[in-house]
Amino acid sequence: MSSAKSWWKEAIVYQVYPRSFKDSNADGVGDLRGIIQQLDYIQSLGIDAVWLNPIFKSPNDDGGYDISDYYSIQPEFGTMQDFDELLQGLHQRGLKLIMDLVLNHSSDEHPWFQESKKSTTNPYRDFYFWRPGKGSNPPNNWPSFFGGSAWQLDETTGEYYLHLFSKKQPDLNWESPALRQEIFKLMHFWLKKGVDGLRLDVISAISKRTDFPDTDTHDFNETIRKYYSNGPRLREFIAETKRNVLVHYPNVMTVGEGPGITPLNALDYLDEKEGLNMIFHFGHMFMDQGSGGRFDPIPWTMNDFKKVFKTWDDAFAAKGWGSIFLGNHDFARMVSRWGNDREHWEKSSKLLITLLLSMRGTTFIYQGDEIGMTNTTLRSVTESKDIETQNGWREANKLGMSEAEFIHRANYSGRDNARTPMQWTEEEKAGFTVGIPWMPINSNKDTINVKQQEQVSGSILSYFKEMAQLKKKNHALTYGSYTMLTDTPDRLFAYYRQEGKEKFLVMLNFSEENLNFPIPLTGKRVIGNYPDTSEKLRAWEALIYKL
Ligand code: ISL
Ligand code: CA
Repeated sequence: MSSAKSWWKEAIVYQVYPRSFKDSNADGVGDLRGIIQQLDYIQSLGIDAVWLNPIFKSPNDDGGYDISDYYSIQPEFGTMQDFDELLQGLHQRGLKLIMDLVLNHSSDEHPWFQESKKSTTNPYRDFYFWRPGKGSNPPNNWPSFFGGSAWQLDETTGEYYLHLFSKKQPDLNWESPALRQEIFKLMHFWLKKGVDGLRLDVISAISKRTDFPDTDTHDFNETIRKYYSNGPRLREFIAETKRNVLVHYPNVMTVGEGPGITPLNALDYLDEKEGLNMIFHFGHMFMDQGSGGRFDPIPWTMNDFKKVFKTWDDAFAAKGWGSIFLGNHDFARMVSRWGNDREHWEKSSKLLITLLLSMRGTTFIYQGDEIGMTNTTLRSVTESKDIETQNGWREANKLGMSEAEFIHRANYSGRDNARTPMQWTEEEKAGFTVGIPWMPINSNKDTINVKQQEQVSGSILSYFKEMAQLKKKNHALTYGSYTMLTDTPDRLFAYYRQEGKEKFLVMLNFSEENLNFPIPLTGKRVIGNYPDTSEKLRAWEALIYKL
């Protein structure tokens, strides 16, 4: 990876899902003033930047990823004044703010779309993709991310519009120069306020194949790769965004979200002059999805998991920079998914934190993972707050699946898992709100909460802080080379990080077994999730040695 130093390469980014972080006014919905109240907590973690999921005005069909006004704050979350105060509060503490811009689609309630649907000759018509149907069928066979066709018929003009996500999220047409100007304008608006970074939602899909060819595969992730992502004008659109907007803010960091990006085309997005700084790839996140996508789980293997990190590190060996994450608002909780959230909850949470902060690439940690928050349990589909799960059930039901089976799957991989309110205390509402929380609090708040972990030594929270300090103090953990050890037991993930004479060995036992591994006799143990060192690596043991 390119060795030029940048703040964002060294950064530890803490992702805040505003709706579920902290409610300041008892309406059960997390808000900006709630985040302001918790700024000291955020600072105490030793992180460098906060990524906020979208906070713009939105009908909230898809957790705010359906924006109806890019220039105002979602009223439930607060006001522009609250936003300015939050930004200032972060900056005063030396922390940066990364905003989440959704530029692949808007809400159907955005004035652009309201205009666009009025007539085929409306000046905003080409801000979206409108096509006549094929007979009584949609223009092509593309499936939406959230189930059903990606096309919706609109009665007014009798044409269909494209929506890769929900029908309340029509895709924006970047082919239109006027649309692109609007996008650049709104980006300037936020960057002028002093925002330090942007996460660009599904940036991989902004350039469409405008002939809209039918997909020839039933594998959803393959459809994303072949038809939705990496379109013909993608590099051009990103380069134009860079020229028109980003070059004016050289310290601003950009991370593109990229379903469908592969190690082979990743660098298309990351050109130093014309590209973004980083992308989120989904190599490991899609590993356990079968051809049907999220609700079609298949087993993952440790071998595949290790391979993803190797392949992606190789992809950026000469150019570009990686991003490291094990969970976010779209996936199951990291400890429930990659660790063991029962008898080895504490050890495996710490092990995953060790990986997050010692792997090459910028660290992104999702709220609650610093205290080992776990998946939730839905008992029925009606308990889900997520459009993806609700629509997913409709499709599965059509295919004859039982609700019990579907719920079983949603409890494994659904997005509700990550969206339960932050567990601050053992109080009835976990210190998240004094009202009725928009989503039920996880029943394990008595044992898993910030207050408790701030009080005891050896907690997951204190381990996170220690690991964050270790990363800060040792540049090799940021800029050092990454070399995976290959001759190890399958469930052991071990790698070196080295910069000049500084060399670290990271050992992670992803199992409950004791594993044989030659723990170095020389060198110094710098961190571990057991108080001592033994001859073998014990259940879910994580250990770093400085050699
Ligand atoms: O979670 C996924 C697989 O089922 C991803 O493919 C995910 O849907 C995709 O990465 C896009 O996610 C982003 O855009 C969506 C929004 O619902 C997600 O929350 C957001 O992270 C539409 O804006
Ligand atoms: Ca509130």
